[in-house]
Amino acid sequence: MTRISSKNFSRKNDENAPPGQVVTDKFPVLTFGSTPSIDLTDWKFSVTGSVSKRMEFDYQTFLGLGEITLSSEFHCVTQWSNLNNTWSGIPFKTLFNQIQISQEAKFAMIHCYGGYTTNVSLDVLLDDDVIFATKHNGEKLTPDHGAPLRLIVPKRYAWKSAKWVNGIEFMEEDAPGFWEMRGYHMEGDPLKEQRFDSDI
Ligand SMILES: Nc1nc2c(c(=O)[nH]1)N[C@H]1C(S)=C(S)[C@@H](COP(=O)(O)O)O[C@H]1N2
Ligand SMILES: [Mo]
Repeated sequence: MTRISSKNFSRKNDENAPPGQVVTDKFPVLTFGSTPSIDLTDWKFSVTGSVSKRMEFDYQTFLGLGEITLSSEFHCVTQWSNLNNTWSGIPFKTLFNQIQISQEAKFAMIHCYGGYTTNVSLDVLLDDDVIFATKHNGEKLTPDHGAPLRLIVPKRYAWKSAKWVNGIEFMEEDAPGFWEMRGYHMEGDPLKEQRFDSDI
């Protein structure tokens, strides 16, 4: 298994979290609504929107794209950061190499079982540390933490790390997801403290 370590931020002292964040070793569950129940035999992941070819993966095919393990930070907008996380799963780039999007596609809406959505720009998704995770710190994800598959976008606040993902919709223009429609920032970069959209 390939192991890469992502240094998320170029800070002098790794123990320093981004501004306004408090470091914790805990991993609290934060879900709006309830944990969906997902049957792996029915599990589907769809690639839609601004694409030249729509695609659908079942669970075995998705995992067969090739899993890696990496370490990264996790920053919740409610001001806790866990700086030491190990995730195993399929890098976004690995999926990206299997799909055909249109040239105009610059953003994506991530879709989840239960209806949650969040928008992430393509350049952020193409970072080496973005991963569709099946395991956290060596253990299979629990349902509350997004099993069977969740997205991890380490360089964005964790509401962008969508749990129970079931699809990605490519977009030419940015559009708000669930929390972004309710006032959270469209980009959500922790280093810039982009917590809430100042226009709202
Ligand atoms: N589908 C879905 N994904 C989600 C959420 C959610 O409510 N639904 N909450 C987000 C928020 S606000 C945070 S901080 C992280 C928390 O992940 P955890 O519950 O595994 O700690 O998941 C994110 N992903
Ligand atoms: Mo959060």
